[in-house]
Formats: sequence, structure tokens, C-alpha cells
Amino acid sequence: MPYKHEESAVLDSQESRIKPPPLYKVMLLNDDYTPMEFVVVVLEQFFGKSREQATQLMLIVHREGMAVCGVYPRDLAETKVDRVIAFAREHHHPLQCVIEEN
Ligand code: TYC
Repeated sequence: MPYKHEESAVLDSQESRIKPPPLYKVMLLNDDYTPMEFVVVVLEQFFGKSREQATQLMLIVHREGMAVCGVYPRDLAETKVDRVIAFAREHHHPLQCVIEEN
């Protein structure tokens, strides 16, 4: 049925235009070596947190093992993880950052 097929093709493309992209959580993981101050700077610089928010979030990671730092479309989430890890390695810290699908 060519007519029906065309109609559904139009609906599909409209759907993909309006559907919000899937979101991914970027999580920071605790470790025993990365300095607290360094984690606070990461949360300010890469996740747009205020010093107060960054300090509270760092303490949650420190006490509970991990926390969500931000929620982004896939490409942006992957870029955040890559940049955070590169920054931590430059400073010789083992800080780990991972993505989790919502
Ligand atoms: N646990 C670290 C310390 O005691 C601090 C820390 C917090 C490390 C959060 C990583 O994602 C992290 N120095």
C-alpha cells in the first residue's frame, strides 16, 4: 500500500524531529586519592556548579561512592567524561567519571 507507506514515512520523520534525544547521566565516582578540592574544581569547571553546590556534591560522592553531576544527550555526556578524565590524568589523579543511560 504505497499511500499508507508514505503517510507513515511522514509521521516517522515528524516524530524524530520532535522527540527529545535520550539523556545520559554523567556520574562521578569516589576514590581514596583524588583531593577533595580538585573534585570541587572539576564540578565547577565541567558541570557549571557553584562552589557551594560543587562542595555539597563532592561530599555526596565521597560518602556514598557516586553521584549524578549532570544529565545530557549522548555526545555531550561522552565529551564531559573524556574531558574530566583527561583533566584528572593531567594532574595525576585517578578520578573516574562514567555515563549511565536514563
Ligand atoms: N575520597 C576523596 C578523598 O578523601 C575525595 C573524592 C571525592 C574523590 C569525590 C573522588 O569523585 C570523588 N580525598
